[in-house]
Amino acid sequence: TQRPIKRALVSVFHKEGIEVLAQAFVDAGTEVVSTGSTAAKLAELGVHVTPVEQVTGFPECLDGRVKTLDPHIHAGILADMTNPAHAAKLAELGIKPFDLVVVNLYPFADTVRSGADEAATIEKIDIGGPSMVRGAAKNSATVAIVTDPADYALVAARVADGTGFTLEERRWLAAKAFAHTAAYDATINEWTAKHWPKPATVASGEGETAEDAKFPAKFTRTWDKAHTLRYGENSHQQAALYVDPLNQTGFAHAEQLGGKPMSYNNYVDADAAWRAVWDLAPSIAVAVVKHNNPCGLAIGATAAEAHRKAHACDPVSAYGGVIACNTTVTLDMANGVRPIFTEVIVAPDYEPEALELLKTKKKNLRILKVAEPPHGHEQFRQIDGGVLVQDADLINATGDDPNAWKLVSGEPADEATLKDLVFAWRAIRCVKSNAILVAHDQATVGIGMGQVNRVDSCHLAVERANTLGGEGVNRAKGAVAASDAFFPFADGAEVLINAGVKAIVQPGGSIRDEEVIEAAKKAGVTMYLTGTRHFFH
Ligand code: 93A
Repeated sequence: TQRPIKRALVSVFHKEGIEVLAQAFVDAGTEVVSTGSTAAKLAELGVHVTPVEQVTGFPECLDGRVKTLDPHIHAGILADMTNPAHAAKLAELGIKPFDLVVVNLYPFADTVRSGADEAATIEKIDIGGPSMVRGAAKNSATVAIVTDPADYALVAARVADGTGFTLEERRWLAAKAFAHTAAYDATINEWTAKHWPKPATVASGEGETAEDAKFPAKFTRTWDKAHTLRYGENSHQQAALYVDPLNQTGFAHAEQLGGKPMSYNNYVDADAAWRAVWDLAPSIAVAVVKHNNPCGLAIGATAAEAHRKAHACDPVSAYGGVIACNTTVTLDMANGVRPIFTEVIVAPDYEPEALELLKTKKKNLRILKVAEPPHGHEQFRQIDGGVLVQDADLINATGDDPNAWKLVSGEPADEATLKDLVFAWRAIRCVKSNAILVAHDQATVGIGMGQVNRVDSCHLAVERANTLGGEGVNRAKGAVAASDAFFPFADGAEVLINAGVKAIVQPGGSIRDEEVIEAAKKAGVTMYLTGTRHFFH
């Protein structure tokens, strides 16, 4: 099954690493056919190259759109030389077969990321390249296809030893090549789906809603492997990080300035913390996250103050947590973080002295710098045999605007109380349902998360507010509370009311809203209904 490499076709956009191939071709006397600038580069390296035009008998034309798209090339790629009929046909046509095809494609994703205009982007949709790659991959019976420069050394070795690749090797290369073109097309699809939506001139299908139109019949996405992780959620699970080729500024591309490598759970928690602090922008905010839930979230006049307030919410849980800050980490904040065992810190930037202190005094702390706020792309959740897709829950619904809130009990909130209610409402989005959050002075003081009934979340929030603030300190009293979804019964609200909260914000919409409102009215507690819910599962 081994086939010596006598004739090769080389057409690569990225020329890096090609020297090693060129040397092998020269040494082995391989016949090489090549396109424009690849041919020039190979000739420069001493390879005796045949320009593709000489094989096709046709000039490259249309600004390079047609170079290799020619039967003289493609018959040479697609002829299965183990099939006598194919071999005879090639001989009859005077076409020589290829044993090796080396191609890398026009850099479509790089072009999109560079902010190129539409015409330039379209020009970087490679047509001839994928045709050669797919043809050679289909014909792995006799052709070796190489798309990954990381494989050049292997190719050089096989060219040099005169034996060529085994069938298994050619098939493995073909599988990689199909993955390459599939990912390439998925990226193009992602771009076209975004830029070329269905126009109004095309009648919508029967019963098709705006939501239907938003989610295409085929959802393609491709991710590039960034690196393998030590393990997954648990040490017996293997895991890796993949990144979006069209977005190189997101959290997954965080620059690590110090500490041990990020773990799977570090990524999950730090991403959650990062999103939480941007929900509170433009205010300066800090989040402390554990197990994908905040154990403290606060707004401050400075980063240091925001951190102090966030940490104070639940100093017990903050141990081993992840800290996110939506502004530059100052030396003052770094000093506050210093005594606290922390897994990860993430921020847009660090004062040089702050970075120095964290790097030297907290050697294990993973320090991340992220260029841009979260992008709020659609979210995917895998279920067995499928995937659910939804928009990100941004805080931009009608009911997220306090002007749209409906006062259903008590006095209208004064300015400070309303500010706290708005804070609590924005903060509740990042708490796993059932979520109850007690806040005071632009900081959480008690969070009840992830319980399977809302009363338990109320109890948890109140208990944390009243036990974690220090001996005899009742932080629920005079505070405000938010609920991510309606109270199905009055009992949960009563837990908060009995603990002394002065105002509650919640979506409303329960069939027992009246009972809930009645409980608030009886206690003279202010209650607003938002009409919007922020479930987070
Ligand atoms: O414009 S194309 O889609 N039309 C072609 O016929 C064609 N043949 C090769 N792009 C084509 N290529 C691509 O050109 C290859 O995939 C490779 O990326 C690039 C190499 O061109 P050059 O050798 O001139 O740099």
